Amino acid sequence: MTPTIGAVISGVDLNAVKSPAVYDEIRSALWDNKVIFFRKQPLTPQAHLALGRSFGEMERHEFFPHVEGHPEIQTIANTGRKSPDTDRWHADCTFREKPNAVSILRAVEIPPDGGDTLWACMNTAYEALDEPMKKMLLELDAEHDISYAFRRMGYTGEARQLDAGNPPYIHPAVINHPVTGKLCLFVNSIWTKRFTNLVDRYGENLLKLLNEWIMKPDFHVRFRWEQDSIAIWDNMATQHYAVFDYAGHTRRMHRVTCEPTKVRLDARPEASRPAPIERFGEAPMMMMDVRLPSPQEPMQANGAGAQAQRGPGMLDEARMQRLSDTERRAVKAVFDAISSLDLNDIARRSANV
Ligand SMILES: O=C(O)CCC(=O)C(=O)O
Ligand SMILES: [Fe+2]
Repeated sequence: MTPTIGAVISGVDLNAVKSPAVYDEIRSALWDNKVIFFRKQPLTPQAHLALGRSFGEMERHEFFPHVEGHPEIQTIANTGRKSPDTDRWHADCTFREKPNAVSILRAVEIPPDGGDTLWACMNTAYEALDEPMKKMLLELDAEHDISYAFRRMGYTGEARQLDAGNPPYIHPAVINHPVTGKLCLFVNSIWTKRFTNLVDRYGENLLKLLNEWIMKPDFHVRFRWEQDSIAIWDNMATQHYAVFDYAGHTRRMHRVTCEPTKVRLDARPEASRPAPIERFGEAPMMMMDVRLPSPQEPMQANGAGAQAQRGPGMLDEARMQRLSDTERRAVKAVFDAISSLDLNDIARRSANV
């Protein structure tokens, strides 16, 4: 669709795929084009799931409701009363240790006008930077944090409960694509909180600069949906933006997300790791028990291992319920304050005393 990104594929009925070779061809078109589109594909749930499975393991999503009887098919619906918060550039779920490699969206009900989606190529966005900038970015790690994102978006209540089960993760700021190996910029304006190895003062500005850089139309493709259009995007090589210009109309999509993938940067194989805050996620309710790691304890504890050892979280719902409102607010405030600390930095400084 542009020299950089996007292709429309025709000549296939996705409800009647007879041979795995068809899925092979679709996969290779996706790696080449970063986002691919199909028209007039009234996918059955079975066909949607089969398409997803051809990319790997299917996810279940914690925020979106699902289609009855099909826990892996998420419903993303908007009644047109307020922005769905997807009208910001982002890749999906980069706050996870293993973000999904692929998302597959089908338009079920579209507004008469508007509601387009744009995608941006993160390989092109990286390669178009100047050499010194590219070099520096290869050295940087960034923290991705659902709680940071939801706090900024003003979410409360149930949505905020997701924080407890989703500790932030540090990913390299640039990754090798898991299939093609191409370098892709891997920070975005929803989930990325900060660079962990830059001073905040200019780290914040660099993040802003990159979030603006990827808005350059040269990296983009814009898709006009029709009912039963399908988009499959490479979530490691793109960001997307769902335009909210259909106030007063309903827009309803079905989505599957597939193949949770540990991101990597070959130049620094150790780069992708849980954020230091993971340790606070493990801490028991009593603040006094929070223990600073000694310098002998490396912070790069394996995410899965840390998960398995984790006791009740600080925001454990049952225990929170036993507190008064004032106490609950206080615990949350302390938890938020602790979340903003840089444990690595504290450990480093205390080791020098
Ligand atoms: O509604 C859309 O077009 C895209 C929404 C989105 O961000 C997503 O499905 O991941
Ligand atoms: Fe998204």
